[in-house]
Amino acid sequence: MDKKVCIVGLGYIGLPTAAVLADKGFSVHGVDVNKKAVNLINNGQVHIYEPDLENVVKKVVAAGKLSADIEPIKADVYILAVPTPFKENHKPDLTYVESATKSIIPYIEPGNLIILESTSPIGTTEKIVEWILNERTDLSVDEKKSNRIYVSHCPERVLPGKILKELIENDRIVGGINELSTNETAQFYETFVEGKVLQTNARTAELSKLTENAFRDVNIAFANELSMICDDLNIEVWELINLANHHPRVNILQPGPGVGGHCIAVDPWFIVDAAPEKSQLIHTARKVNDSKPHYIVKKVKEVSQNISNPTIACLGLSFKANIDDLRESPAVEIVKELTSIFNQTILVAEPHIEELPYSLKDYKIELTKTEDAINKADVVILLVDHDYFKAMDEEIFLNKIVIDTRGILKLGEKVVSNVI
Ligand code: SAJ
Repeated sequence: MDKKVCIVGLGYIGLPTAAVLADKGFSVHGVDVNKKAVNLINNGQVHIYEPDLENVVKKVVAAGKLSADIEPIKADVYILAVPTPFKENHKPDLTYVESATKSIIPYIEPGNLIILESTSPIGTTEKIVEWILNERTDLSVDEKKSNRIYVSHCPERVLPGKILKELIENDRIVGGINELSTNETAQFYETFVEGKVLQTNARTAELSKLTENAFRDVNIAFANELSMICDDLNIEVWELINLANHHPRVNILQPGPGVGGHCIAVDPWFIVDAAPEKSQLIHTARKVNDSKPHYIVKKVKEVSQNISNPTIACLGLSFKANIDDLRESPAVEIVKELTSIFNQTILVAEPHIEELPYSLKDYKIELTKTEDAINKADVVILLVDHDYFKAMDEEIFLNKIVIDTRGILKLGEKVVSNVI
């Protein structure tokens, strides 16, 4: 563990990875363009919420095993963990991967291992090699040359909310640009991963990550489509799914207000972009899941039509339960759309954040305590299945119109409910 690791990108993946590696004994240098985050980390604090993360960061920073900066340093292993969003036309945006790669180029030495962890379109790992070798003609990826470097893709696969556990326990896929790169990378991950480290090539590793998230997207789309069918047919979708799932080979996922997060709502587009003619199902699933927030807004309009100036309360803003991450959140999309339809300020309760993000500052939204929001509301829309909401006494919903998009309320007959 005497290796020095430099991790570029200290977000939801980079920071936990840095903390876990430092905890295993590696000397870790974290890099991020966000100076505020860098300062916090150097103080043993964190800028994102993930269970237990702050404790580990505090410990490894105090032990001198993790430090952060805005610039990379010389290291044995470089890990790139930066965002790979898509552009307006759903085409992958590699700007961050490119700038992260360019930031380490001056520091790379023969024998270094460069790992791309960001979920990436097919061919990105090869592009990284190109960017490096264009600027550093003194380096090579020829397995026979002594000035060789190793370059691989090892996609992150951890679930927000369980990142620290899954970083250690999940199986990993390692795909190098050649066999030596794959071997070197596998050996590195085997030092801290308890799951299997599976070896392949870079392109297969890239597509396998996209495939995992597209698989989930397609399955959630099935559940979301069912929920809209059930709404038309006046059938309770949660009961339906529960019953169908008693079949030994059926396992339907849960419908919701749409699919959010920076992964599942994004990655399938990279497959569609790479093979548009062949990815009909994957493309349709994206469209079904993207349509769900608008469907919920339509339902809110319907149930409010007889109330003059209805007060609307939305419970939850994050993209899923028990986290503070609002990226690509369908709840945010719904709240924004509601502000354009209703005159009154939309009340929002999100127990995981203390203030509204800057991007919502111009909307007529008020962040309110959950109980206050419900008490004031005529219509309550439950958007996220936070434990906090699940633990509430359901009496509070009495005489409210409730749209429960997550199916968490066991609403009795006393409550006027619209469950979709
Ligand atoms: N969702 C539903 N119904 C479900 C399950 C999820 O509506 O039955 C929604 C969630 O509410 C959320 C979205 O889907 O809005 C995504 O949530 P998620 O928990 O399915 O996944 P993520 O985005 O938090 O993490 C996924 C994981 N991928 C898979 O499960 C295949 C994780 O392992 C990946 O590491 C992560 O994407 C990533 O970074 O790519």
